[in-house]
Amino acid sequence: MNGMADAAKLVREGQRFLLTCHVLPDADAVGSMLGLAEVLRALGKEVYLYNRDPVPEQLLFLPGAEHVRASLPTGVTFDATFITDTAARTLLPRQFPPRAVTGPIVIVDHHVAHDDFGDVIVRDPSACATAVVVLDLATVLGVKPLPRLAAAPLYTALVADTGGFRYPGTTAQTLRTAADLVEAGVDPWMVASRVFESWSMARMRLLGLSINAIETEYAGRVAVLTVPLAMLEKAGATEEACEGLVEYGRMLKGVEISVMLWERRARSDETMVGSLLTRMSLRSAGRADVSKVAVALGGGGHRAAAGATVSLDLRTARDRVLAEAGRELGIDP
Ligand SMILES: [Mn+2]
Repeated sequence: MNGMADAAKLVREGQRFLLTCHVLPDADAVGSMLGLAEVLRALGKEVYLYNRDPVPEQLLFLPGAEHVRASLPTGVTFDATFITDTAARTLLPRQFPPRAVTGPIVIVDHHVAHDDFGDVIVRDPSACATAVVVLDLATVLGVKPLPRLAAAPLYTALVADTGGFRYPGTTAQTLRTAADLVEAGVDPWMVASRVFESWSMARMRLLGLSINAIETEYAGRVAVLTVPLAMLEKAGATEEACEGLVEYGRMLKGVEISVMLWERRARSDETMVGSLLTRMSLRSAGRADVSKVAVALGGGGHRAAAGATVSLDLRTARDRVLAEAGRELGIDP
């Protein structure tokens, strides 16, 4: 796979590495980063884990999650920086450390690339999770058996990105890999309950409010969940509570594309212009390729799951995404 040999060379020749992933990290981003950290430690390397945003609460059970820092040590430089699960430069914070600090950038990812950032690219769009790419890298590096502490983060990444081994992309090999990780000591129910359940009351309330307001378009082929700031506030929820609720729209019989839109205020360190943004998350129930819809709006993702952030108000963003969804479904406007 493309840059695998170059990545392995950087590992062998270097000593101190920075590991990071996209902002608002999800289970695959964090799990892959933590798993890779253990693989590098097993080779006697020094690793530093960094993300602007905190590890989501439901992932704090992962060994090593407590070592992820929101800032870098001053005066320390790295032999290379590994960025997991990140397909575009815009998914990193604006104040990302300069090249003199990071050293060569290695992308370890399974998305289709959106720009050409990274000096070494280890990318496998056929992998169901970045965790699979990390496991491949561990194999190339000769790290066997897998370090005990790497098993739970990598298994969690696999479970999360396959929706609990349900999504297309789940293969016999996915299940074999998962079985290996369970044999290494992972407790599947513990992981599933943390990743998919253990909801806060705020998230449960937000689900209720957003489901209550669900709409369909194009004769039931597209479901739309819209979350204005006022709805978030009423639920007592923060933006993280929106994550994944788009999947409820896909559960409606006949829906081919589910869209969730939520309003948010821009953070001062974001590359977007405008103070009110709309974030959107898309899921496909079948043949539709929602990454095309997301890319048309400046975002990205996979065939079955994608997203974008636009500097548009909720209403305009809704019109735009519906037009693109209609186009993807081959419906004449
Ligand atoms: Mn992923």
